[in-house]
Amino acid sequence: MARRALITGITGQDGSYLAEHLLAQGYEVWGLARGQANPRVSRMRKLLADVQVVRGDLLDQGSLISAVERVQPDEVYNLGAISFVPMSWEQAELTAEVTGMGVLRMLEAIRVCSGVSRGSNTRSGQMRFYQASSSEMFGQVTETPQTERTGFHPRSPYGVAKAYGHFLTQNYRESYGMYAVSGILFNHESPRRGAEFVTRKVTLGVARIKLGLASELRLGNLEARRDWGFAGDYVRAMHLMLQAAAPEDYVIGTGRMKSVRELVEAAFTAAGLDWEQYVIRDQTLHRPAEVDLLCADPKKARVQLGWEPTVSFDDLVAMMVESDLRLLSNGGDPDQDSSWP
Ligand code: NDP
Ligand code: GDR
Repeated sequence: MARRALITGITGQDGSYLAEHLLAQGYEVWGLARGQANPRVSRMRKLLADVQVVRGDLLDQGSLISAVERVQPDEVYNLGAISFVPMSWEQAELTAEVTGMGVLRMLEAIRVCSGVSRGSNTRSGQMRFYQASSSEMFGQVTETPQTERTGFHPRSPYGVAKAYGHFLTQNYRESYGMYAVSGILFNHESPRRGAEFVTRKVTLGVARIKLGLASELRLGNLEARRDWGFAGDYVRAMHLMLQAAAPEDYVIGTGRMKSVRELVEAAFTAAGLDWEQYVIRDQTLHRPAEVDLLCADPKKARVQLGWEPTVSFDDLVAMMVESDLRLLSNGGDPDQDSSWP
């Protein structure tokens, strides 16, 4: 019998790469999708015809119980979230509900459907749960690089909601003996990254300028530093975490930091352009509270899971610039979500 996985956030960047990876491993893959006419479902289906879709919403407890009852998954990957940090100031309550309380609802759906209660305390035969935790929980960092033991000081409603989901996952593991783990993932990108995030905003901007479709690119804080990796590498880590003998949390990143300025330089250079002629600093794009730097120490994942990133920062940026040049040259429209490489 094929193992069965249920992925929330199937229409997002990570959902697509994880589904591809699990299908290649022989899994039967189900994706939870919300809304009655969600256009991102058809985009996902074009790329991943073998994924089966079950309707549900992280805001709706009953829908999650129905989805888990129907799919009877061996593994649940909770990737669904409001994931764009600036939006979490504009819609803080919604972010708390989806990104934070959504974790509680998903854990409860698994607990109820698998008959786990206080005292049952056995992991055999249980559904395994992966929570998409984030380096944003570290926020104003207390040490660099950050490990599984570094304390949290989130700087956005998003980071606070993720910290709630993280601690709750740990709590369900400790309270009910559930196989529940969190991957603390640092920024990971790809040609399928949403156009609102800085890497894709930059690579799309470069492609538009190169093709004569735009003459400038407006950006916020160029001094922020992040540990950027390739999403295809990071979904392998998610899967490996759920195959470990014991449920534990892991930090996943490259261990290398670059500034937004370096990202911009690399992307413009990849297209043979001088960034200083085109980039405009826009104060309105600065955040109410910024995370100045994030850098992973992924040693535990390397030693215990055998996980290593395979794509360098320069190769990642070049891959995204090339993909966006191809997309726009072929008349694709990233704002319409029409095409996914
Ligand atoms: P995306 O923003 O690309 O995808 C988010 C997904 O969440 C979409 O499929 C979206 O569906 C879904 N979603 C939103 N609201 C709901 C809801 N109410 N019910 C069910 N699903 C919902 O994110 P990524 O793929 O980049 O990230 C995946 C996860 O990993 C997220 O939880 C993110 O916070 C976390 N993360 C991401 C990192 C990164 O660098 N990419 C780093 C660390 C953590 P819809 O199409 O319907 O909007
Ligand atoms: P982040 O990613 O907030 O780290 O969250 P994002 O790409 O949005 O920002 C990274 C850094 O770039 C700076 N920046 C800009 N950002 C955006 N989006 N647009 C701009 O114009 C711009 N100019 C400068 C930001 O200030 C920031 O410092 C991502 C998401 O995927 C989260 O869901 C995930 O949890 C974390 O990564 C780890």
